[in-house]
Amino acid sequence: MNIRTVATKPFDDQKPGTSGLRKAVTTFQQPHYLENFIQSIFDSLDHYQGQRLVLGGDGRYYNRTAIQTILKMAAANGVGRVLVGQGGILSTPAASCLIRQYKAFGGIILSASHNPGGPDGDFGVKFNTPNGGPAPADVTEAIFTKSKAITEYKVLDGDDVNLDQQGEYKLGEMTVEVVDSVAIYADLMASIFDFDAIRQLLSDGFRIVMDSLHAVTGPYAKEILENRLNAPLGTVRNGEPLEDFGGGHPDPNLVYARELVEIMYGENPPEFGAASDGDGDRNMILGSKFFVTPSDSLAILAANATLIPGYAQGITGIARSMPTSQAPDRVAKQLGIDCYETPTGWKFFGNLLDAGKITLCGEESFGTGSNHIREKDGLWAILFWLNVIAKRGQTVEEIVKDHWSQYGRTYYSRHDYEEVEKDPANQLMETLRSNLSTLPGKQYNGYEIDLADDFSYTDPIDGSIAEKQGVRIVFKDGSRIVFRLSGTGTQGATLRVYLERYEPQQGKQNEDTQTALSDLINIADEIAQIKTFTGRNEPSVIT
Ligand code: VG1
Ligand code: CO
Repeated sequence: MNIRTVATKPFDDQKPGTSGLRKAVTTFQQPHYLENFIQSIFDSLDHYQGQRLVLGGDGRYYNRTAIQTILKMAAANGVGRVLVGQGGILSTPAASCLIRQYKAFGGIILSASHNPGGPDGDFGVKFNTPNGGPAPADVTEAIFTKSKAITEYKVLDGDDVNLDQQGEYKLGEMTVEVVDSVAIYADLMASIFDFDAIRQLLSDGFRIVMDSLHAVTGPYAKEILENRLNAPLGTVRNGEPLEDFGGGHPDPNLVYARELVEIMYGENPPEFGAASDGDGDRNMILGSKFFVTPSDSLAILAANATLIPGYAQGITGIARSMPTSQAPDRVAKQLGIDCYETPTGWKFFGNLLDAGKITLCGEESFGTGSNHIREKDGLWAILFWLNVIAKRGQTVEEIVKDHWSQYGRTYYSRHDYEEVEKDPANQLMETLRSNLSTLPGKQYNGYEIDLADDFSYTDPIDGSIAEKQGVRIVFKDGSRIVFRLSGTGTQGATLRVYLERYEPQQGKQNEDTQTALSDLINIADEIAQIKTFTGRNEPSVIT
């Protein structure tokens, strides 16, 4: 078959953000746009020829087209074998699992995660390294550098591969293997959790509902929950991955997973509700009329880890992203293990996991995971909760409240100002940064600022440094306000304001979160002049 070399010119905007290159579908549809980025990935790597690559996506619009293009480019660039999920579908955690199990040199995951899909939505490309995790900054920098100087790419003239049929195909010298990632992933879950105990819980009448939001977890959730754990058919709602996610916003939070929230806060709700995002790496956990804050979820999973067969030996350490609440730190302290604070984005957990420094990690943005793979994992977190519930014989709410009574409660909320104008958003951050040194010692409504900095992180394993990762304002009582701009949006800028306050007294742990944080919400506006800079009176999403 013929390998063509196509002349091209660089695009100047192919810099990966928090989680890969994420742009409007229409941007990716420009001639050569996808090809340039894919060729830049190959050009930045050594010794991949003849080796294995994992490829798949969350099923959003443009997934299949992009997969066919990437397969032909992989063949032209000398890749030995590509493992593709059936139908082109791979959840992010399943891709991570495949990379590890098949000792691939990497994976290309096509997803814009929780961003809406469809012809007018977003698309994205993430590159993962041999450990199964998101490429670290030096790798994404190298790809970006190549993308700015690219002059040509290679592609094989060949037929499209039948992605719907498992089996092996030839594309030139390269083999394409269409695999059943659902079975492989489900087996991994069965090796970690006590499926017998969860099956028993469900057959005893514990009712659960899972909302896959028409995104990638549908097939995985049906296989695991309905087939292997015998949950009633229909437990998994919106379980068919659709190219536009049914027009929804596949983000598992109280705002975007509204249908699930209505069930869980409605009449006679099930005991347990959960949802995941576009690419299956996020999770939201709900009890009957009860919401578990993701930061609390990480702390609770850590505190209960030894109830799970896969973690019965105990955990070596925990890591949380900087804006995640300090609830996990308190568990780590009690267990006598370290809790690392990393910048936002899963790539920063990779070295700690590889070095065995941590077993569990998580982010406030509905992401939780462990050393079983190198991505956050939505269904894993859901199964973890079900396993804990089966072992403790308590409801979600009881487990959370027990946790608060033992460790104290951390009231926590994130306020997002989405799609605000870029310039004023940058000015807000710059003004904050230039005022940092004047803040310590200042009093705001009884809260005294102890520390104000722009978070910088030195990786304890390889010494790499990540700077300007978000402005932290820490008060004398441990309360915090964090400000940062999103690195995953595709329109304008998104300002994220993270708020937390610690409440050790049991009698004061049942307030409404926004009420409990109202002083800090006002202080955040006073310090950062949010209303003035964004022109908004309130956040667009509160989680
Ligand atoms: C957001 C979250 C971050 C998460 C990232 C990718 O990034 O805040 O915690 O790791 O999305 O998640 P940002 O830069 O927009 O705040 V996903 O589910 O898109 O892979
Ligand atoms: Co995601």
